[in-house]
Amino acid sequence: MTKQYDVITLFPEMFDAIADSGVTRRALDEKVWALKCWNPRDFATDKYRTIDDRPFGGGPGMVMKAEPLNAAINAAIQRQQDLQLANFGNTAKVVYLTPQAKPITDAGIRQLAAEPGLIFLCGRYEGIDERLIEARVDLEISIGDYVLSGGELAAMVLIDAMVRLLPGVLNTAESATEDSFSPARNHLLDHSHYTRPEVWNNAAVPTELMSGNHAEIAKWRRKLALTRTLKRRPDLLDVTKLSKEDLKLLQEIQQKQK
Ligand code: 9D3
Repeated sequence: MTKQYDVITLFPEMFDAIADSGVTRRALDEKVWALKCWNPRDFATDKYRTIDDRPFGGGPGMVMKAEPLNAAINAAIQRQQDLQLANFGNTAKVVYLTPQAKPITDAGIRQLAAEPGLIFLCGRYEGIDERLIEARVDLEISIGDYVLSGGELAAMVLIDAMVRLLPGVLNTAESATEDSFSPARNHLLDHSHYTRPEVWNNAAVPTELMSGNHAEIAKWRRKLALTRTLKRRPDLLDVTKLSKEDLKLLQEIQQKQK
C-alpha cells in the first residue's frame, strides 16, 4: 500500500525538491508514497495569521505557537485515518524533527519505513512550545550533530532514505541491500567505482576489474570495502560479525600494512 507522509511546515515549497526530482519523484508517480504538506499559517485564526510569538522568560528569537500546529496535526491525522481504513485503529505517529534528539541510524530509518504512514512536524525559529510536543509528539528525531535552520531538510532526508528502501523503488542493480550501511553488507563502506576510459589522467583502472573473472572482482571489491572501512570508519567494523572469508581478507590487508 502507498505510504502516506504528511508534513507540517511553514515552507511546503521546499518539498518540491523530493517531489520533482530523481528516484523519489518516480516513486511518487508510481504511488509508492504520497505527500501532503500542511502549512500551520492556514490554521492560524487571528487577523494576522500569527504562527510564532516571543518566548516567556525572555531571550532571543521566536517560538512557534502551539494552537496552529495542533490544528494542522489534527488535519493530518484525519487525512491518515480517512486513507488507512485497514489499520486496526492505529493512528499515524507524529515525528518531531529536532536537534534535541538522538541522531537517526540506518536501523532507525528501516523501522520508520515499516510504518504505513507518518506525520512529520518541522520546526522553525528557536523551536516549538513544549506543551505541543508533550501533548502530540510520539517520536523525536535528529539527523546529526550539526545545526540546520529548520526541520524541513531533516524531514526530506528521512523521506528520501525511507522511500528508496520501499519495494520496487530501486532496480536490482542499485538494490538497497547492497548499500554501505545495509546489515546485509555487515555495515561496510562501498568499494570504489570506475568507468570508461580505461586510462584517464595517466591513471589506469585496477587490473582486477579488467580480468573478467567474477570471483576475482568480487574478492577485490570486498577487500577494498574492508580496507576503506578499517581506514575511514573503524567504528563500523564489528570483527565478531565478519565471515571467515572477510577475516582472511582482513589478515591480508593487515599483512600488507606492516
Ligand atoms: C539558534 C537556535 N539554537 C539554540 C542553541 C537551537 C536550534 C533550534 C532549531 C538549533 C537548530 C534548530 C533548527 N534545526 C532543526 O530543526 C533540526 C535539526 C538540526 O538542526 N540538526 C540536526 N537534525 C535536525 S532535525 C531538526
